[in-house]
Amino acid sequence: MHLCKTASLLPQDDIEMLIIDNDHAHATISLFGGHVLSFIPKHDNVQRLWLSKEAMLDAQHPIRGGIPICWPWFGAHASESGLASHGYVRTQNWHVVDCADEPEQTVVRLKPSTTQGKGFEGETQLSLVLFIGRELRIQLVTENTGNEPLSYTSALHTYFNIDDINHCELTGLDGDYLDKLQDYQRISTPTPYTFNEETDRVHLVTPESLTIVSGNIKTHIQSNGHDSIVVWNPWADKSKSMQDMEDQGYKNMLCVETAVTQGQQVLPGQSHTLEQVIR
Ligand code: TA6
Repeated sequence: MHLCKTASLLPQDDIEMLIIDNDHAHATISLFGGHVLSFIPKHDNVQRLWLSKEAMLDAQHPIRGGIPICWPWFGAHASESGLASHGYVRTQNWHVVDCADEPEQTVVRLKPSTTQGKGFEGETQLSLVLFIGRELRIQLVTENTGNEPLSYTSALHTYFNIDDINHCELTGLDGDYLDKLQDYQRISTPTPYTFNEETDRVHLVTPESLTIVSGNIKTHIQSNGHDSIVVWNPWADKSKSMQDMEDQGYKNMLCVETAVTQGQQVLPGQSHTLEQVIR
């Protein structure tokens, strides 16, 4: 596979990292999981993504941080309890299909080893397209190559880098959310939207743009093709209980996920794109 000028491959532990270094940004993508780990635009050199210092880069476990790809289901499988949380493509190797240098960005397209797996019947092609420049545009494209309609759930499960969760506000969300910590009880979104405890919420709204404000870091998030925004912070106790997260890790991360949680139908011969843009 011929890589473009701004791309290079770097083995790290058991994982091959794709490094993108162009005039506008520096990014690191793990080919294990098709997983963006780092995105730093050069106009301000501010890291937009958080990666756990305890993340397991063993090409077996999901990577804690960056942008995990949850597909073809989000969270627990709807009917089969023994299956992995968040589907099976975040724990398999992906490969670079093509990459191109453009004046304003590098465009990379990746595919997983397989889209087939226990718990999902659909016949699909899955592509991850990354546009890496002053902003990071990430598109997950699900194409139905079979003869039957399919339905899937998914998330671009982004861990955003923040200064301090105790001084952090998320703007742009309103309406109700389903609280996973209270048996999916419907609760109205707080204003201002700040954080002082474990948070695990599915917002069944589709705002096009959101902003995270935390100290000097202001991150803009645009979403398309979603039916939900998921907001997660494990807080102190859960951070301590997680093997792949440092005890204080929760203070510098906030997950704001562009998601399909209600089921997206894709007809034969058609495709659906889930997109997040980070600035
Ligand atoms: O997206 C929020 C969530 O579903 C939480 O419930 C929490 O489990 C988080 O994802 C992390 O999941 P993981 O399987 O990566 O540990």
